[in-house]
Amino acid sequence: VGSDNIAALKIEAAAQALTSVRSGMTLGLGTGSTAREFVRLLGEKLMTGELSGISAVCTSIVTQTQAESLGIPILQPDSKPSIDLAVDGADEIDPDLRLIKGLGGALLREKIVEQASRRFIVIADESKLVARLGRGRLPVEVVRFASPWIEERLRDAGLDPVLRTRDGVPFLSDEGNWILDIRIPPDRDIADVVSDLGRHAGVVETGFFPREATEALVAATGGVRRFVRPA
Ligand code: A5P
Repeated sequence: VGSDNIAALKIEAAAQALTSVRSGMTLGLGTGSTAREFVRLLGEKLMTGELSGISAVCTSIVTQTQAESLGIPILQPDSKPSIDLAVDGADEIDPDLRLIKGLGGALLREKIVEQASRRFIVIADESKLVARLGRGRLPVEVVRFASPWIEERLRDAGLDPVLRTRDGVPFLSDEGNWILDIRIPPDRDIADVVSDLGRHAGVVETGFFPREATEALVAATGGVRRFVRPA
């Protein structure tokens, strides 16, 4: 599947997710190239009047900027919004609807918003489906002060941490933290690795989303497949 096709598939998945949106809903808006298509299409429906009364909580400053440019009313956490539905992309999706997210660096706010949502639909093209999570790296968000020590320990544990950089300087998350991208060794279970990570003071969150997604819409050339987490 070429990159043009992938771009088209992302739009198909996003369009399919939009059919679950009703007027008056409070939405959680994801981050990344697939979520961006969803927000763009949502803006179109609001423009034509097909949908109205939507408000949204955003998982990143980038998404908030896009949503504001489309006139979507933004809610901040201090108003304690009750979120009906979150829609976001993922980097990897396994057969149990467990995810790796955070290649775009928004994993912390994404997990916060998606855990606060009644329903979370993952939208993706089929290249994101994996038999086993850990094909790529797992992002680990760390407090800057702790990063040097955590990096050393994760290296000793065989997790090959790499400090994420952008334009030659450490990448800063929207919450002001750094990100270490680690490898899950093939002989280790991701859930075990993540539970070990939680023991280090200064690890804030990881991009492993074991139970947040309630369904996934995965676009392939033959159409969009829907996966639902068993209740
Ligand atoms: C952002 O931090 C990520 O979690 C994205 O949701 C994820 O990287 C998927 O992005 P794409 O839709 O661009 O592949």
